[in-house]
Amino acid sequence: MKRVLPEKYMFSYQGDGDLAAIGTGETIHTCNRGENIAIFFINNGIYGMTGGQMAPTTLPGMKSSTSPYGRNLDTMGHPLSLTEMIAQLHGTYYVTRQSVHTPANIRKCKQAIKKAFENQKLQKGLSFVEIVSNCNSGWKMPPVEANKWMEEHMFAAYPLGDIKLPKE
Ligand SMILES: Cc1ncc(C[n+]2csc(CCOP(=O)(O)OP(=O)(O)O)c2C)c(N)n1
Repeated sequence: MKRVLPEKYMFSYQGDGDLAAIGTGETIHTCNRGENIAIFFINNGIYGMTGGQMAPTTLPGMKSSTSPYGRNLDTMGHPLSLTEMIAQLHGTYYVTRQSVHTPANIRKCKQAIKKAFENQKLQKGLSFVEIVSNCNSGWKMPPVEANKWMEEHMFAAYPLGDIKLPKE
């Protein structure tokens, strides 16, 4: 779409089930080609829309509808940090991980989103913004508790901050 409509802004908004499982191949090759687009990756550690199944990003011991006793690393493998992998690819220009659980983090995340679109305007290549999120219905927690659980567990596995900054 970006190649046939190069004057338009293009972005994708994808969950972890979509981006880190169902569409991993497409994601990696799109990033590796350095398409001049922005990708926003909402990582809530679960397939939310389809009923809370385990995703590649589900944390060790974390319960989901398909890992009711918690994710077992021996049988279910390790969580996938796709964003760090993406940063290794030559085609990516800007890679960052953000969150929106406090007003300060919302402001930082807003800046990252703005930067991703500015990069596209300047034809710099691919910007990738992960936003670590919660899924209170899938995690079966009230929203405030889900935010706290995210801070205590998700950020240890998915640390916030810039991973690849543009070369000046
Ligand atoms: C190729 C393909 N396979 C399966 C589905 C069915 N499907 C729709 S949403 C979804 C789960 C999405 O989970 P995630 O990407 O983590 O997003 P969330 O709902 O958590 O925001 C699935 C499996 C689909 N849309 N496309």
